[in-house]
Amino acid sequence: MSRKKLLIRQQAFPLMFVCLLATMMFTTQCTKDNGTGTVTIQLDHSVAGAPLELDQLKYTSQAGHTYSVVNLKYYMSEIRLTDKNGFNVSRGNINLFDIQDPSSARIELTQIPDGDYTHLSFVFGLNEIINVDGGLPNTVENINMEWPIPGDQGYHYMKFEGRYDSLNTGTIRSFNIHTGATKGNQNYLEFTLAIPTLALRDNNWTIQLNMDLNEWLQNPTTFDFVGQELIMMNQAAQEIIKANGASVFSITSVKKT
Ligand SMILES: [Cu+2]
Repeated sequence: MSRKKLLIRQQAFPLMFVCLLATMMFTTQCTKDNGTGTVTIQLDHSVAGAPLELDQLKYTSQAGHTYSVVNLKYYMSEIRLTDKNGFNVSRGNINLFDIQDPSSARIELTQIPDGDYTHLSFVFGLNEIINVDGGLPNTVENINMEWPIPGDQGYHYMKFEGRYDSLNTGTIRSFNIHTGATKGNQNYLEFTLAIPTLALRDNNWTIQLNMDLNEWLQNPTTFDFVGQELIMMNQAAQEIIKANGASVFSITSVKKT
């Protein structure tokens, strides 16, 4: 081997080392680009735009009744984020919100890959696959949501309960808007809401999702508690509540947290 060739070989070593280092740095960079974060959905509740206060006989339904809210529980499932390329991410969360348990207002979607997310989708209630007897774990909370109608399956989607002054006559009565699948009819709702900006870059975000309870009682159909205080086997009432439900949710804020 000539002296010149040997010299080239010796010089090639540092060069290879630099290449290797560059490759390693590039790889590290790639790993960083494949980061993940948590997207938290924070549930808020209002009545006709004002923050919900329990046990206050001060709200007015479109049918003309003064009413209060004493209890609120509901399931959200099939929660999904979609990015600008149409890529879907789901973590399989089935969330039971209970107004008596503030921690149930936070839904954490963990290990969400970096991306620009444009839509939040979910099922209000439970779809026909989950909503069968024993379809959910046997916790006290789920058992308390079981749908008790003989011949029907599964769980309540929602218990929205309160009292109302029957057209201000001073007679206070109770209403129980209990929704679910009955007589073979699926009454859950599917939502897809646009997210203004959610650029996940190895960080965490919070979406505030508000439910306005008054919207269950109006738009497009005025729901009157009279004659509909209990609606579990009343499919016509279930359909009114379902149609009114299309306007109950709105995204009020999307923030890096
Ligand atoms: Cu019920």
